[in-house]
Amino acid sequence: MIQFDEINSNNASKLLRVNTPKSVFELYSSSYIITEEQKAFYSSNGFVVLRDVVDNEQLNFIRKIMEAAVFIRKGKDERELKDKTPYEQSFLQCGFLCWDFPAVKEFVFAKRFAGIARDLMSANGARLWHDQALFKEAGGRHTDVHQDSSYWPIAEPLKTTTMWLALNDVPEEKGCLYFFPDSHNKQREYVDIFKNPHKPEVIKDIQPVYTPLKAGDATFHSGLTYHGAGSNRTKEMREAMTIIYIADGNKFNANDPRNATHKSCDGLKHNDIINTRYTPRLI
Ligand SMILES: O=C(O)CCC(=O)C(=O)O
Repeated sequence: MIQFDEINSNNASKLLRVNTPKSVFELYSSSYIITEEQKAFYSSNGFVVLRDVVDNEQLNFIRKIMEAAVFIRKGKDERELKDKTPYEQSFLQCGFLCWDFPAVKEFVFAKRFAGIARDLMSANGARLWHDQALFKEAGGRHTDVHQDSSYWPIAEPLKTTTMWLALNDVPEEKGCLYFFPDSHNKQREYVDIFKNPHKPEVIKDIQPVYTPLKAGDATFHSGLTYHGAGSNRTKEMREAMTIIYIADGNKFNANDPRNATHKSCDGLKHNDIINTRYTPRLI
């Protein structure tokens, strides 16, 4: 049974209908300027840590709407952590929230975050691939190492990036992400983190970089970067919201039978430009 301090079955839907404050809209439409150093770091390491992407004041509102959305999706699941599958013990995963909850849509469609993604991918524009909340329960298992692109039917995986925004403080012991620097340039290897996780050979000699975050900080990582997360050894939920972007112009690769049915590519044929109703251009 998941529990949040202020969210419960009586107020979750109501909270999601509260008007978004003006200051939050202003944040969504403002730019976060990344430096040349940060861009170069991302390009050579495959990830970057960005501080204060969201200020504390706005984060309080954003955190509440994400908690309410996760509560609505997962609140009825009364299983204890130990009764879940190993994959489910790694996180409460809630995808495509923006299509169910208008307040989440405002966040996911924000030009501020899409602008960072566009600049890091050195693209002309950025499209939404999908959003997902990833909340790791107290005592939650580690997240197995993988490359996100293994699960996506996208022709140019380097032109994809994930923003992982910390909604509360995420020190190492709460299950922060870690990345294998420069691993986006290594050979790809499918890791089935749902049923058969393993550590890929190609990264066995690379030291991972842990990225503890303060609430409001974010990491961005490419779809080719090998990464994982530690277990949550605290008594608090680890709360993260992610948005995954693709460079405008990226194409659908239907050849891989594992992932050719992805919802975001609904109706596309092999080699079509990805431009479905789930993947609007955000900037
Ligand atoms: O949140 C986690 O534990 C893993 C996140 C992840 O793998 C991702 O966002 O690509």
